[in-house]
Amino acid sequence: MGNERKWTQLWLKYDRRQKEYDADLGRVNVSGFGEDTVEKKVLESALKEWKRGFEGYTGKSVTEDTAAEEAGLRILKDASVPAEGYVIEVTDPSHVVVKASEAKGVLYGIFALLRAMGLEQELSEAAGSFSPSNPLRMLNHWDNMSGDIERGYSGNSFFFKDGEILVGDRTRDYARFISSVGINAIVINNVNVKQQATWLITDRYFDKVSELSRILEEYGVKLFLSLNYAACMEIGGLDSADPMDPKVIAWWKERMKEVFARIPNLGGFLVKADSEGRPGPFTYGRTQADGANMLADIVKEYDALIIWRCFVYNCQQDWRDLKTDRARAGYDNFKPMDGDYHENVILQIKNGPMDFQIREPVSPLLGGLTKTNQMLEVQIAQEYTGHQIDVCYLIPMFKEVLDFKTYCAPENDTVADVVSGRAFGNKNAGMAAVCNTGDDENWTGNDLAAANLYGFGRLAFDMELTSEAIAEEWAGLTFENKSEVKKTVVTILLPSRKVYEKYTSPLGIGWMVRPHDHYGCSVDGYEYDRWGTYHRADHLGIGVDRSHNGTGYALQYHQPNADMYDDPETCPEELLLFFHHVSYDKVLKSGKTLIQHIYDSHFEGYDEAVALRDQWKSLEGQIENRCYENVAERFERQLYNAREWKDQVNSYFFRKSGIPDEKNREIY
Ligand code: GCV
Repeated sequence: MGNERKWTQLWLKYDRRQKEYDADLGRVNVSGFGEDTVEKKVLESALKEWKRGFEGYTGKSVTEDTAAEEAGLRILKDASVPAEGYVIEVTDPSHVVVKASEAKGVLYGIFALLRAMGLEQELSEAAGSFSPSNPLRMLNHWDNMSGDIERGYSGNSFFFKDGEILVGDRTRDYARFISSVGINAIVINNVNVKQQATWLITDRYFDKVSELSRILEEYGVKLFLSLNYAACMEIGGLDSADPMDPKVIAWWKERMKEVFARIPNLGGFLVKADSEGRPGPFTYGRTQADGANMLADIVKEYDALIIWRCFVYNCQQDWRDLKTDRARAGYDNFKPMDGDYHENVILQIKNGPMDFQIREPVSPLLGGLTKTNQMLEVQIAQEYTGHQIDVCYLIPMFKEVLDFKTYCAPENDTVADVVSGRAFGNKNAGMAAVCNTGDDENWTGNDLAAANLYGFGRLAFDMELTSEAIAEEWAGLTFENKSEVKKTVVTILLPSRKVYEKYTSPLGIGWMVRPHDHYGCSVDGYEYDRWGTYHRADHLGIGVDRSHNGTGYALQYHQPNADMYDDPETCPEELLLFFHHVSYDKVLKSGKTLIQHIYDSHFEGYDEAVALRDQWKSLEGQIENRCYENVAERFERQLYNAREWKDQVNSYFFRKSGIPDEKNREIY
């Protein structure tokens, strides 16, 4: 069954804390919740968690079914609390009330109390009314049924092995972890749906998928599956997947009838179509809306969603073609049908127009669409951001994206407004993260990468939280809340994204990674390939002209963003090379030339990575040795990587430009 290996408890270790909590809180009374089986199961999960957590943190025992007047913790149904929300009232240290309109709210309330205890706070600090910022808070696993994970850096899948589905204690623990940070939906299989995964919607796998789905349901998490758009051909034997073909529609209707009859707790499907070789409606001269709507109409009666990815671009580009621009593709392919996508379709849009680079502008589709359900896709699997070898805390990047003002409306126009549904008043909206977990003992390869999993969930639930607050919570819960340890970990996490950016590709140009595996430096690796990923460096300058003189990409934004990006003088400097081709001697706002900026930032980035490593070293003996060694070993690999980047990038530009470093440092 594959769940034999040991695994850590991440931020739910529940190990004894210094702070004392009143024993009365172990006496629990629940009232007002009905007989619905699913609700009961979720409540049971909440109570089990309270028992586990309270007993672990305090050493005091928990008894359920206490009479209301004697209970320290009272859990009450209150229909006025918003869906998935909870209210915590603390009258005195021995009396806490959790109110919710549904069991899921209770579960989140219990996790909030346990979080406060893990951080050794007064429970009154957890008091208040809370409800999620985003309707959907989703994880996308890119797990293949063979057991390997596309872009996985923490072992193999814990959902699949050798074509079979794994269900066991590890599944349950995972459901607990993600529920504890507010995740309410999960896609278990890779968006590139091939071979056995195409059969997940058939009798071959129904029993196991159902078992897995039931476990998720107990923790308030809806199951979604990635769908092969051509399943009707590959497993249905049809000769077409044309969304207008009655035979195709009939096949999907039949299939979905069976799927929803057999798989409980199924929220719908995620689809990658017409992208990187995957089939889709373009083959039949149809639009993306035609494909998405056909499936959405069929699953509507099951109250299900079709989440349709916008990662559609020409991946057969010729580097000599200066007009085609991959960055434009999402908008060009999806914007013309704005308003045509049906109510239960959500377009899932990557944060940037390219592909999860360390620095990209926000995709112009976010807020560019004004009549369509939209969801933000980010990636916590560190595909381009260090493979969970290099430390890279991504929450600051996600905050920047959420805070971006799109100008799609006179007010409520940030990406956060758009993806939460606030901007246009839609309920089908939210955030998804390509997930970074696997079957490694510590779940995320690098122990520090768990901060991104924790952080994504917390941020999706509450977009007002700061990156600092999230890092402090995670470090406090993971490292026993000792203040010096917590401080050091937070000091490492917070700048880590900027440090990574400094020693890799400069000013938003991206892509200087080794082709295929995407780790390590290869300045020209993607320059003459077919993926539409260029830096266009020559002996005079570097950057892609995406202004009105170039590919025109900058004009896809609403004003005044379009003008801001279009003009090199107003374009934010960290994105300068994404939008403009700039000569090496251009003077930047810092007063440095572009070439000097490239040299300086690479030397600094490497030095700062060394400093992060040294801070980690100061924790030796203060934290669990397994964790210390895990991260220490990865830091050594990070430094090797950072040094290679620094040397290769600096040498490359020195040799291209012939301009020496003003400080005469060693450039090879
Ligand atoms: C799942 C990038 C990755 C692919 C990934 C794709 C996507 O191209 O390198 O591995 O495929 O994005 O998001 O669909």
